[in-house]
Amino acid sequence: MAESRRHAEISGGGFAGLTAAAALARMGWSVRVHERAPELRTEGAGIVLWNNSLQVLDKIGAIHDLMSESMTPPAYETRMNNVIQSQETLDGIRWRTLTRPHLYETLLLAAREAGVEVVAGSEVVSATADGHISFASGETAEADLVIGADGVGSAVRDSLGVPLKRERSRDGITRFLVPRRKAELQALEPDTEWDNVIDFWNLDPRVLRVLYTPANDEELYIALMSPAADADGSRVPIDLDLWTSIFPQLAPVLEVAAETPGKYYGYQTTRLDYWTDGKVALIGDAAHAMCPALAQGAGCAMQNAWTLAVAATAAADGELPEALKEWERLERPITDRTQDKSQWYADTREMAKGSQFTGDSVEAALYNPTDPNRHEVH
Ligand code: FAD
Ligand code: 3HM
Repeated sequence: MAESRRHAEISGGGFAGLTAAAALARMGWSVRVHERAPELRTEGAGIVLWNNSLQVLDKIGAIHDLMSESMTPPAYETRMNNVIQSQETLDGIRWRTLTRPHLYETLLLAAREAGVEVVAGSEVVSATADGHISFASGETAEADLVIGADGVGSAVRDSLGVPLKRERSRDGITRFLVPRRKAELQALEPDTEWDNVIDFWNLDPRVLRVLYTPANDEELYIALMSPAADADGSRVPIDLDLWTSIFPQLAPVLEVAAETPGKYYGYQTTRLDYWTDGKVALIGDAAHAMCPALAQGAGCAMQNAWTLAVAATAAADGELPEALKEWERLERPITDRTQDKSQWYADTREMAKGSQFTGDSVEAALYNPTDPNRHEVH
């Protein structure tokens, strides 16, 4: 009997690609994910997820695994020159902190359990609007839906010639996963709640910031921010004397970070003229890479992966291109606003003032992309 299931080919096995794959497979599609890296694993540090992505994880059957090694810190604390500006308990907002390897393994498992084929060492070089995809190996394939989830340097996007604008901000960050060392931190600063996320800002006389994010009982995510123009602040491996002179209470964990090579990442934003072309849709950093201030790059990627899967599944045969356009029309505005706000925070450093998780800043954090009535006007 001929295969009647619709077929999707996905370029990129990151958070966006694996989420779209798991969602589509659960909706009845046959799905193949192509990951350029020779092995299926991620080396990243930590990540914060909010309601928008946690709702999607519920739907793809991944939330149980995710919860096993993640936490909701008691508060998001913001300090300026070590003086507490705010301790936001984020009441009514669903959020989790965790490591990137844990999120990756959770998504990979969910995708495989849904029947997705994930191929490592498979580099996509191009795609066409009529659903053809080509690989570095010289092979080609055809699909009802092609998804470019291949990150900020997307080959799918660039092969289609989608016009884009890229803006760079002046600051950037180096990220580490280190042991919690909570007892040592407590000994240095006994009055601090070391389970909180603590956003340690120093703006004057020098811009240096440490974002301290417990990821579970054992692991701590720390991100060290400085302007790209500050050679010592942005140096990797980190200048331990410099960082401990400003943040002496973090010495036990900064010492571990200093033993790791590290990679300084300059904040940047990429905006596309359009996210879809015929049977091809772009999601995640391929479509909307953003500054990390609101911790929403992966969140928006996963929310758009889910809504794309729903829209594509609902499309009648032959009407997929129109359905993808309508998906972009409905779903893109919230991502655009989140991108703009994240860039504004990165450019102005306004997060240093604290009390930021209100109003526009939590629009994506509160969003439920799985609610069928989400676009109804109330
Ligand atoms: P990627 O993670 O880049 O994955 C793309 C995948 O495609 C990779 O595996 C790559 O190897 C593969 N690939 C690339 N090219 C090809 C090809 N030609 N063929 C086949 N495969 C290919 N987001 C949050 O939600 N919360 C946070 O707390 C958060 N913190 C952040 C902190 C920092 C400092 C930064 C920089 C970002 C942060 N983000 C956060 C954003 C988040 O990391 C990204 O938005 C997210 O990882 C994007 O996922 P993706 O799958 O679209 O892209
Ligand atoms: C979670 C998180 N939040 C903010 C930033 C930032 O402003 O660089 C990075 C993060 O990982």
